[in-house]
Amino acid sequence: MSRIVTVAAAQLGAIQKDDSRQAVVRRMIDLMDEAKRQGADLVVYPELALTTFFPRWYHEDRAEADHWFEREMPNAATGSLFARAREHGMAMSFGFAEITPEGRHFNTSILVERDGTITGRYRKVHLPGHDEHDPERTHQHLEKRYFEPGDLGFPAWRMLGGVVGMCICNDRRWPETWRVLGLQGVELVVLGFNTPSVNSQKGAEGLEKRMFHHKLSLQAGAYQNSTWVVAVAKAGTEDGHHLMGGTCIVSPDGEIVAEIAHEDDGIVVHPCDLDATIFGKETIFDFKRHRRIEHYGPITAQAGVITPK
Ligand code: CDT
Repeated sequence: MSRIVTVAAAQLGAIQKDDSRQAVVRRMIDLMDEAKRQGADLVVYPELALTTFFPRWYHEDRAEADHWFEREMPNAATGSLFARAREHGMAMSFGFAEITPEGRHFNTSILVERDGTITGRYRKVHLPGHDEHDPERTHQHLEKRYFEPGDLGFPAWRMLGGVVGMCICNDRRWPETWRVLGLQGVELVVLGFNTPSVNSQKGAEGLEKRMFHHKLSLQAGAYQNSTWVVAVAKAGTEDGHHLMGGTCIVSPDGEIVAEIAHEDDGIVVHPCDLDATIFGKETIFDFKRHRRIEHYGPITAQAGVITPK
């Protein structure tokens, strides 16, 4: 039986501070309809898909940012998105800011089955940036102020005939993310990102270098774990702040097989053959045969560097 999952990477262009969630959801539905026309089984949207990338704004009182968070999912703003996905029989994944009934704040993404059931929930583990206003930076990146680190680890789920995992944006830069997913036999990893095109602490590091690091991370993660990767940008200029694009689909060989070259709303679709992951998993990256866990202790025993005496 064929295990081809046709995936649409659905990039969103800029979302301004004043854009309503309803307006964004209408854009997401347009992309979903196009994904359906192109035969997609799964549509993947970016990190924090429903709003502008609000962690760039500092609030002395952090509760002032709570209006960017969703208290339930689906909700009044996203109900029509879930309904359209069910109508199309299409699975989907998107990111949003989550506030739990206990008042905890997470940068979250979900996996939704073709029938609208939420199968998977992931809460971003590697939060970048800082938690206080930093006047030294050209722009703020306050994820550490508004979110707590995810408490669910890096789970994977059986879905669409394969094993699917998620991570979010900065997580893609960390090999630990990929290997924990790889150790669950993941065959498809979906992730969204909002990446400013300039390093706020190093102006010389611009779009070209940022794009290089982005693709380097995805391609290494895909190859070293023999998995498909679908990475979806929120791109363009949001309230004067530029986010790079770079939406792409990477094969288990680590090759980019499809990408979007602009910074607007748009999709790119690719038939991902999950059986293409088998060769790598059974040969060079057959973890059971080749991993030497007796030497990997420091990876979980320490966070920072301990140099030799
Ligand atoms: N959203 C997100 O995680 N962005 C980061 C920016 C890093 S610079 C603080 C990223 O890894 O692209």
